[in-house]
Amino acid sequence: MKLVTAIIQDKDAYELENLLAKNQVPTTKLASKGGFLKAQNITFMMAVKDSQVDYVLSLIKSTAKRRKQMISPSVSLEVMGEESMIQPIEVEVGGATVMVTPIEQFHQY
Ligand code: 2BA
Repeated sequence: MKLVTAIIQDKDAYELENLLAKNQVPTTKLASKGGFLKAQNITFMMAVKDSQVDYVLSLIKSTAKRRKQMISPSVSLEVMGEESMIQPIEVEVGGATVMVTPIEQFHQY
């Protein structure tokens, strides 16, 4: 078995949740927050058979969209210099950051 952990944007969570349910993929959804943007994102945890991993990845891929976002850096003037402080930075967020890890044991009591 494998644990598929997928961090996706808040905006895509509802669609992915429905798609996983429709395809009978068991999932736990956690509210999370990115360390860089400090914006809410959603983390899905799915323990699935090895043979289902590629299918689950394809569902995530079909749902999660990459988006461009402008941010104002909050780094102090001394570190960045005055010009950098004024300019917002464009970053591309998502679609999904996915980790697949082996599960040594799986129990449900
Ligand atoms: P955040 O940490 O809020 O990052 C949002 C986006 O900001 C990232 O999108 C990336 O495009 C950019 N970014 C992050 N750190 C940066 C930096 N030091 N300099 C410049 N730009 C930076 P994604 O890469 O698509 O990541 C989306 C979210 O996935 C992240 O939100 C974080 O919650 C999670 N994530 C990404 N990589 C991770 C990792 N290695 N381990 C755990 N979580 C991760």
